[in-house]
Amino acid sequence: MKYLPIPVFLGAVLASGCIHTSETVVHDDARTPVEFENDTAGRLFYETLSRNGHRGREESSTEISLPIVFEHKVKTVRGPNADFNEAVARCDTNRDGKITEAEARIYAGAPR
Ligand SMILES: [Ca+2]
Repeated sequence: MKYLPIPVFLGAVLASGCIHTSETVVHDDARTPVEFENDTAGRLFYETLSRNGHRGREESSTEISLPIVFEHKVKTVRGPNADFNEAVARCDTNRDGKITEAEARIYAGAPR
């Protein structure tokens, strides 16, 4: 078997270009179980949640590279359930798992 000399091998790799790969992984938690005192509480909560929007914040970013030859990036972002759980935690001030109309009104008027 005949092997290519190292400079020829490196030349071939460099001529073929750098290999770039990237992926985005969505990390989503299970939704926090919650109940609402009445329809108004639920409506206020969901309207405020949707008004604030899904932010999909980046949790982490990993980059592996071998200069010029290989580069691989992995970006992990939060899924929409993380925003929901954060909203429940902010809204359900007494942590009883039930959002009252008063809690929902305070959450709706609170600055983000
Ligand atoms: Ca509560």
